Amino acid sequence: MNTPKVRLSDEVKQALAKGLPVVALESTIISHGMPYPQNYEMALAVEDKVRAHGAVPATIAIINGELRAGLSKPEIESFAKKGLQITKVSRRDIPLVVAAKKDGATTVASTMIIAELAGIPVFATGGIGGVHRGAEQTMDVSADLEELAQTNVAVICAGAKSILDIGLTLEYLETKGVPVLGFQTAELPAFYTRESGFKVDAKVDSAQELADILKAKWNMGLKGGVVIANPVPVEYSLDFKSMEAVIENALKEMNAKGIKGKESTPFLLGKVKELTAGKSLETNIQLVLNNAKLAAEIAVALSR
Ligand code: PSU
Ligand code: MN
Repeated sequence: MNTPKVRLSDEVKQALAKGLPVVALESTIISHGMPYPQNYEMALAVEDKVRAHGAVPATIAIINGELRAGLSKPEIESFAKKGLQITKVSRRDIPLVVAAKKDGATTVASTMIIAELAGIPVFATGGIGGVHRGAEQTMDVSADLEELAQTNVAVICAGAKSILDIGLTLEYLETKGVPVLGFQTAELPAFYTRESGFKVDAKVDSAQELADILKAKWNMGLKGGVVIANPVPVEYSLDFKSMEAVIENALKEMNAKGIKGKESTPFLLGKVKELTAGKSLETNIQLVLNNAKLAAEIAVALSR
């Protein structure tokens, strides 16, 4: 079979050839998740954080129709500056962007696909997509969940935002056989907040134990990803009740405007940022950095 090729940066290529730890990073968070220039600064700071903890960062995107792992600074800056002009690419969008030789910002789902093709099993991001509130009517369930069901990549995140129905998201992951592990917590964090009211499947206290669980799963051929939920540091966490109110307002406006499909998540993220007067942006940046650190530690433990 013809294996689809991912173009690797020299640094990523050398690291993978030597079996050194590598951490995949997504690009939708850059183009669609934050404003410029904070998104550019965040993307570089996250790469530095991965390096500081002993792994090589591989930011993933599609550029001129090529699947890429490891971007140059000018490439990252271009994705940061162009923002919403860059197509948000999930699994179903990949063939269109590749065939048209266009640029695409990869979501959790498509980053997992490209990371697996490149041979990178550890991926750090902010939050995963999930089952949207009202999904029993809209059927809006992120392709991220299906990807977690079938692609062998561990996703280190700060849980799921409560723009989603967190309970249904956990049910979906259970059905699909995806372990949801809490790093030093028994409660699933909800992105901006350390609490959500929902439990994880297991509390795991060290990067080494997390790596051992990944090895146990994949060594026996159990396909699919793992969600590793890492709570935002206390000093940057926001208040649960006030975030709930903000999210309720954002959802009301989204429904009134008839926004749906792939526009939902970016609209809600933007609205939440607006309604918290930018306070959520600092939290968002800090939780991604925190996830990059843990992901690097897991990648190091996995490569031992
Ligand atoms: N949730 C966040 N921040 C994000 C996203 C989700 O808190 O930036 C992005 C990720 O790239 C995720 C995508 O994979 O949105 C999910 O979009 P959708 O719900 O359309 O699948
Ligand atoms: Mn959706």
